Amino acid sequence: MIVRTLKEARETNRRVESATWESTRLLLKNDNMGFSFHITRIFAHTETRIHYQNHLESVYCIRGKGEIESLDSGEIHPILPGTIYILDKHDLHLLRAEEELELACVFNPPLNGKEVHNADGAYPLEAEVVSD
Ligand code: 9YT
Repeated sequence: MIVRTLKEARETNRRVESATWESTRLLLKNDNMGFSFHITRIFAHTETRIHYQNHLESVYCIRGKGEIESLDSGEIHPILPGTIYILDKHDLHLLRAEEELELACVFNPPLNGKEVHNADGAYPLEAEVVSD
């Protein structure tokens, strides 16, 4: 069994920060669960272009207010507490936060730990591994 707390993990290199978001990766590839699990905050009044060409992601909104726009279909969906969106087709999208969003995110395959978006809005399959 593995037990961690968000409070403690935020003080370690499990926490990664980018221009429009910060994320604490509570569960990673080297935990051998087949997925990774993160708590992510999307900063208020930001827009992030994301295209996970190498990963599938499910995102559940815990707190905040925003929207997701599919750049494939043009559809826009509100994101509010209780909303989940599931990127089952490597969907190219824009994620907008009107208020800061707190999100629970699951990635398959799991992240290694230090990934940040490349110019395409994707993560590479291999990246620096986080060790405790
Ligand atoms: C929703 C989303 O993908 N935001 C970017 C950060 C990502 N959740 C991560 O790397 O933890």
